[in-house]
Amino acid sequence: KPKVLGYRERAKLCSNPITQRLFEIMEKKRTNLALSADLTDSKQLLQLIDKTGPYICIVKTHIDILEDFSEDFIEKLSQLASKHEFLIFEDRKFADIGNTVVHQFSGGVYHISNWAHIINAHTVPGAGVIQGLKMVKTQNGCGCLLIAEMSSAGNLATGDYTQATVKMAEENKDFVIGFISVSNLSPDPELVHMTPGVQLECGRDDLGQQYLTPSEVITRRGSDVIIVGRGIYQAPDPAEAARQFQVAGYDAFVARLTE
Ligand code: 5IU
Repeated sequence: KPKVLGYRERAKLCSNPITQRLFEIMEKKRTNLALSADLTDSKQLLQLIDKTGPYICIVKTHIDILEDFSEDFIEKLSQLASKHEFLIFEDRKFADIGNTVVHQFSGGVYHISNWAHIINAHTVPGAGVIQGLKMVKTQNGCGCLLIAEMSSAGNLATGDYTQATVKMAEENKDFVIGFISVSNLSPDPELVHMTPGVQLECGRDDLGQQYLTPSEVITRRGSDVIIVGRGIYQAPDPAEAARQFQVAGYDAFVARLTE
């Protein structure tokens, strides 16, 4: 069984500045919690992020669900990222041919390449999607996660598809920093695993989302980061909920370290 590394050791082994910084933040703030910030009003979203900022290592955005997007939102989000020390992950799930994703990543209304530290991509188009995204000059030396598995019921990212995705990651480590997955797929300490579909109790929603607990995800399945949305922003006290997920996620990691 491979030895589980602490976040500081992991940071030292990472040649990519984004993963290095991520593991440094995780070590310093003792958190493996990513907030899935899926609110549609920018003022409410910024308030949520400011309140939960101390407990998280990443804010994951869906920038295209904001009803009132503006450059000012990006400015304020970036200020909060500096203030609280977290990375910004735009969950855009690029999934087109290389030439198209170049424009989707760098252009349009959102100019994601100007502000995101992390993006993600489906591998269904083949390696061209990675080649395209990689060509774009970015502000923050953005790293890409490949969607190797999904949390939703009946999804097709399984078996050979998942394995081919792992291979694509290993072959593109200058840009690919890891996976969205619901299990540990690679022992390479430079590749980070992030898992959505997390609540304090197992269960599901009405539209196919399936929830696992922090200890299932981190201790048993060997993922690195829990991604939590409704478990935090629909709680009566989101800051307190974030603190609970931080503790649950970190305790689950310590349990894996000391197993
Ligand atoms: N998300 C998933 N499952 C996936 C992928 C992304 O839930 O397989 I790839 C996103 C969708 C949503 C967040 O933004 O993660 C989970 O939100 P809830 O914690 O509210 O279910």
